[in-house]
Amino acid sequence: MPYELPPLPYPSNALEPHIDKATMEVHHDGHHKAYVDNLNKAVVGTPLENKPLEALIGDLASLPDNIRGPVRNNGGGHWNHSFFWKILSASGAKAPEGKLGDAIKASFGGFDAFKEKFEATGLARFGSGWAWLVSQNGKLEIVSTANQDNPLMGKAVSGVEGKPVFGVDVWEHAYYLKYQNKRGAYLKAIWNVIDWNAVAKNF
Ligand code: MN3
Repeated sequence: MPYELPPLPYPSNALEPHIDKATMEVHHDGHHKAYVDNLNKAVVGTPLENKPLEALIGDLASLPDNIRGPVRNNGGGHWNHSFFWKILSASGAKAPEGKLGDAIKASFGGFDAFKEKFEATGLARFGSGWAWLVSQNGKLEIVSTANQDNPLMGKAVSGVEGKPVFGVDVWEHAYYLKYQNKRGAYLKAIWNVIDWNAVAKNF
């Protein structure tokens, strides 16, 4: 199969108590795996099967009608989750430093103000989606997308654009087992397991 589920870069209980083992297992082994499987179903046997994922989801307009939707949802889901696992860690830097820290301060007034605005954006996403920090023309912006859309898909598809620097899954499957309907509590807890050195690599 052309696209593969990447292993979690840490044990499934590594982010306890902030993100519980059961959530990590169903999220990675269940949800993320299904995105990869369904992406493969959509493209296998077509000339698209060897296309790099970012190129595939970055040019949805060029895809045949019957493949575009499945690639948008499942290719987006595969990219988003692969990105998300890598910026989580129990032992990473707890705050942005260096150039990213400076840019966050310049754009939002400080790390606390950034976190507050990011949480509000994640809470305001009705239904399923993602909150993102994107970089564009040297400027940082907090945005959100629906479902498995992401900024790489471009403004015409996802409503947003820019280079994803940081993103948080706000689908209920990301938090419901532990936090039930309290998305705000999940968004507050997740700061404990963001690795800002990993995030800085995306900037
Ligand atoms: Mn998810």
